[in-house]
Amino acid sequence: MNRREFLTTLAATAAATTLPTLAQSPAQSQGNAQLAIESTTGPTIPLDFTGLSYETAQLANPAFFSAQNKVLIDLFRGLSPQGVLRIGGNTSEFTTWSPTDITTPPPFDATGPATHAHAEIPTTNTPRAIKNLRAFLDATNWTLIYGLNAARGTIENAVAEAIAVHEIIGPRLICFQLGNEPASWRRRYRPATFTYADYAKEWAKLHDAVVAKIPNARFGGADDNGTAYLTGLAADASHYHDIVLLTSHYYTMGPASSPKSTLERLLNPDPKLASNLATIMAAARATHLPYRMTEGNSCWDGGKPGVSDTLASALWCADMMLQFAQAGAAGVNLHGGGEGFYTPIAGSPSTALTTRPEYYGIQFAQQLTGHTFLKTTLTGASPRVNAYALEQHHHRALVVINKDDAPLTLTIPTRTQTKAVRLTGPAFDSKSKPDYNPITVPRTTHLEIPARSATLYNL
Ligand code: BDP
Repeated sequence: MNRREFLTTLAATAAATTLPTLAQSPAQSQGNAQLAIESTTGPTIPLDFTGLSYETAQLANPAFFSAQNKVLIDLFRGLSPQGVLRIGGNTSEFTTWSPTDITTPPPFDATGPATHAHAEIPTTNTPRAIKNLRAFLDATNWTLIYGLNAARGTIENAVAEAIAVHEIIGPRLICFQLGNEPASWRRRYRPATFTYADYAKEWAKLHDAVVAKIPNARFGGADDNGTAYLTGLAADASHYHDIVLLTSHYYTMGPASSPKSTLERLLNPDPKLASNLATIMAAARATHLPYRMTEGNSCWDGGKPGVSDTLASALWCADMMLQFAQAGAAGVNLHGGGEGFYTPIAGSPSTALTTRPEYYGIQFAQQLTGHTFLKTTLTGASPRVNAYALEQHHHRALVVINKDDAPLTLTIPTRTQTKAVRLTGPAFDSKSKPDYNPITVPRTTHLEIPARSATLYNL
């Protein structure tokens, strides 16, 4: 463990021991908390903030992302009328482009988040899969971020794929990304000495080869965890007029097998998030580029049952999305697919596609797109409570997310309207569809916030 990792671990341990745990937080009230709302405005949440991320291997079944997959189209539209799909992940480095369609049946209907071991199954991307994907994007009105195989394929094959994707996806293509999580190539696909500087050389080579064939191609990156590769690419961005997006991944916990990846920890604030977001947004401001979290979820290595697929994940997700939005992110893409524990949409077209609790957490945060944050100060609440005030067309909205098992009373400066929307459920580890409904609340400045809930009030 290096010094930085050691300090991060220390900070995480300190936070974990000082924050309440489920066992220590009985259902009695947290007491009274106060929220101050100022008129100082922050970022506006872009209309295409909401996104999903899928493994490239999913394209091996061209019927998945297709105009025929009506159930999936409805589920995507249920999340956003104009979201962003990111294709990439570990499997992107194991896919090969075939310029002609193949007739062999697909190896699977649906595939999920790829742990390292599962990524290493080679699959083929074809023109048919990309044409079907375009029809799917047209039907959903979503756009696309497309990851090319940069770690294990040839430049020629990646360029041929880029040409087809650029031509077929047309205006629905936001940008290409070159490789997935390049910091992890070290020891897996590259020598132990591999650093950002080595990646930057490879990036430039593939970038130049793509641009030689597609002069108006656009790029995003570095599609990695943490901040080092993002700030590296941001520092290099002045050499490239065609970098349009800074990206990184965010997993709150992992690996799934770690005893530290728990439901408790998912509910507690992530001690690293605020400082990482500050670093990322400073790079975005310096380069005048938008930043998007292109892949992430609760717990890497496929997610954890009883944690990633529960009400806790829905509350975590709504809160995480609003934290990224408040920091100024242009969007977030929740990773998933197949039967992955953290996937918002599970199953396959031939069995059934179903929603997991996290799906409703995304829907909850999606309601705030187009709204502008107002500065708030919350005092007297558990660290598991977050409140956000936002406005749109002079209407004010207040979001209170209580990831604690105890209710609280929150005093706010102005009375609420009677119409509100609440997401809640019987227990943090409940895997059933959360209660997510419009509710009527009293017009008051003293809000009774239930345990385990996310509420959108109108002020
Ligand atoms: C990320 C990979 C993604 C995996 C995920 C996981 O990019 O392909 O699905 O981890 O392990 O590092 O769940």
